[in-house]
Amino acid sequence: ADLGNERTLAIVKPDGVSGMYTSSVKKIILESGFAIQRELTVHLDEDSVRRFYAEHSTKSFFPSLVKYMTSGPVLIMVLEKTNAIADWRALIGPTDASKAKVTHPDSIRAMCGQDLERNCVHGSDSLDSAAREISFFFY
Ligand code: DGI
Repeated sequence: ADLGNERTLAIVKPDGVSGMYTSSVKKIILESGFAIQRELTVHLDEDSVRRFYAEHSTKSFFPSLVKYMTSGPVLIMVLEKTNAIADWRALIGPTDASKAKVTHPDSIRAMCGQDLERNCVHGSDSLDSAAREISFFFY
């Protein structure tokens, strides 16, 4: 099968892993036509999260984001298919999971996220960030 050649980085964040959502998320991924090319379960340390989210380092919520992302293991995946970046962003829904529950009830963040910070999953937002984020975790 032709799986296409665009790749994106997906993360099931600590609340998603501890809430037992990894199998539901992976089921949605595979049923949506993505191939899971790489996967890694890891408990990120503070330095890794600070570097991964460097663009947010000056924001007031940054310390809280670092604490959340280091609070437990995460599942990191490279997803591949045609239009993977935009299609994965569409599946996860808006950043604020509490709003997603109202406006995008079928989205993954509506299913397993809680609020603007604890939103269960990550998806790269552009070709450049996908390339940076994939190489951040995988050689
Ligand atoms: O690409 P997204 O994850 O949808 O959103 P983003 O790149 O703007 O922000 C990265 C993460 O930082 C997001 O998933 C949750 C957190 N975040 C973003 N904006 C806020 C925030 N956390 C808090 N507490 N407050 C915010 O305003």
